[in-house]
Amino acid sequence: MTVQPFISPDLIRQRFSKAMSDMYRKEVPLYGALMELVEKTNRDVLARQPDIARQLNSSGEIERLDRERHGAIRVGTASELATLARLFAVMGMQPVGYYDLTPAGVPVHSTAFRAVHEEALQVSPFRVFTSLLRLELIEDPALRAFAESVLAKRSIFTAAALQLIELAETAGGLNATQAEEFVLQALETFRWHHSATVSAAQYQTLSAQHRLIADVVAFKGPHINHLTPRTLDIDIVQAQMPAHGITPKAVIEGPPRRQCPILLRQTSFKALDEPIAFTDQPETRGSHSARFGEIEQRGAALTPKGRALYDRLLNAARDELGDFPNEGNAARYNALMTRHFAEFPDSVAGMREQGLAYFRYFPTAKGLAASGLGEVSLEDLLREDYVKAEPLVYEDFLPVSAAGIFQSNLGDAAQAHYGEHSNRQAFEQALGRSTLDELGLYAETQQRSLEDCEKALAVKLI
Ligand code: OOG
Ligand code: NI
Repeated sequence: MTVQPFISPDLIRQRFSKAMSDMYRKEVPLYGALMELVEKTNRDVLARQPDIARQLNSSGEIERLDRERHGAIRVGTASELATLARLFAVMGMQPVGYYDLTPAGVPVHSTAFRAVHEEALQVSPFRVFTSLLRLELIEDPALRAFAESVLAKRSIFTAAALQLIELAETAGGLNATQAEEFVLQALETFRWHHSATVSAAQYQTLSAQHRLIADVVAFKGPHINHLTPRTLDIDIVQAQMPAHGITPKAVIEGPPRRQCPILLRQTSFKALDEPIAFTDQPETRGSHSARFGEIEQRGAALTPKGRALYDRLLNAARDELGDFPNEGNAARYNALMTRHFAEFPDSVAGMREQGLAYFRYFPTAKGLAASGLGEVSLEDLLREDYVKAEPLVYEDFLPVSAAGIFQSNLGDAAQAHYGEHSNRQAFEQALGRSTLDELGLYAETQQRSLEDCEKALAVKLI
C-alpha cells in the first residue's frame, strides 16, 4: 500500500473557501446576485483603468481577486473558540489582531483567522472574522446562568471533525482523502440551522438583552453570517446595489474614496428575516435575522505612523459629525471625511516617502539587465527604475468599521453601554494562544521583498 503524502494546509484552505462559498450561495440567494455585480464591476474597472490592471498583475493580486472572501462567525464559549483555533490551524490560518467591540455597544471581542505569509495568502486569502461573546457583560445573573447552561449543552463540531483535527495535530498533516473529509466535516460547523435550541419565550428574553446574544446562544452552531467578496470599486457597487434589489447601509465604512486606496472600505446590506422553529413551537415559525451581505475594497497596509494618521483623521471627522453616521447625516459625514483626509498623501510616492504604508519591492527588467551595482541604496534603485514599489495590501479589519457593520445589521436598538472594555488577556486565554501582531507581519513581508531584490539584482542594500 502506498502512503499518501500530506496535502498543503494552503490547499485545504482553498478548498474549504470554495466549499463555503458554494454552501452560502445555496443558502442565501442574494449572495449570488451580489457576486455577479462584484465580478462585473471588477471586469469593468480592469478594462477601463489599465493602471490598476498593471498594478494587480505585477503584485500577483490579480490571481487571487476572484477567490478573495472573508466570512464572520460568533461563538459563545472559550472552548468553542479554542477548538476553532485548532480547526483553522489545519487550514494554515492563525489568529491575527485583537478587536474590542464593546466601545460600540457590541458585547464581543474578536480576532481574524487568516494565512500570514504572502505566498500562502496568494494560494488562498480566505479569512474569518471571529467573535467571542462576552457573557460576563450580561448584568442579570439568572440570564447569564441560563445562557451559559444552553451553551454548555451544545457541541458545534462534528465528531469526525474533532478526530481529523487531532489526527492533523498528531501526524503533522492530512493526506488528500482525509483533507477532503475534513472540508466536509468542518463545513458543518458553519451551516445555518432553521431550528433554535430554546423556546420562543427564552429567545425573546435573550434577544431583549441584546440581539447578538440571541444569535449566539439560541442556535446549534455559529452559522457563517456573511461572506464578503473583494471589489475594485466599492462606490460603483454601492451605487448599483438598489437596482439589483439590495439596500446598502447609509455610509461606506473606512477611509474616503482616494486615488491610492488605503486599508479597507466596506459596506453591507441588512440581514434578512429568516423563519425559525422554537423548541416549544416546532410548527409556528418565528423569525430571526442573522445573515447579511457585505462587500469590501482593500488598499495599502499602513505602518504604525500611517495608522495613527488614519485614526486621527477618522476621529476628527466623527467628532465633528457628533453622532454615529446614519442616513440623515450621510452626506455631511462623507464631506467631512473628504475634507479631513485631504491631509493624507494620496500617491504611492507620497505615502512611501513619509513612511505611511508598507510596500513590496520588485526588480524590474531594467534592473535585472544591469549588473555589478555593488552597494546601493533603495532610493537609488527606485530612481534608476531598477526596482518598483507596490503597496502591500491590507489583510485585516478595522474596529470602528466592524462596529459600524455590526450595528447596521443588528439595528440601532442593539446599542448598549458597557462599563468594562478591552480585555485582550481574557480573549487570548480563551483562545489558548496569543494573537499575532499584524504590523509585524506586514513588516516581515516588506523585508522579504527587499531581500529578494538584493538576490535577484546581486546588490547589497545600504
Ligand atoms: C462581524 C462584523 C465585522 C467586518 O468585516 O468588519 C465584519 C459580525 O457581524 O459577526 O464582518
Ligand atoms: Ni465582514
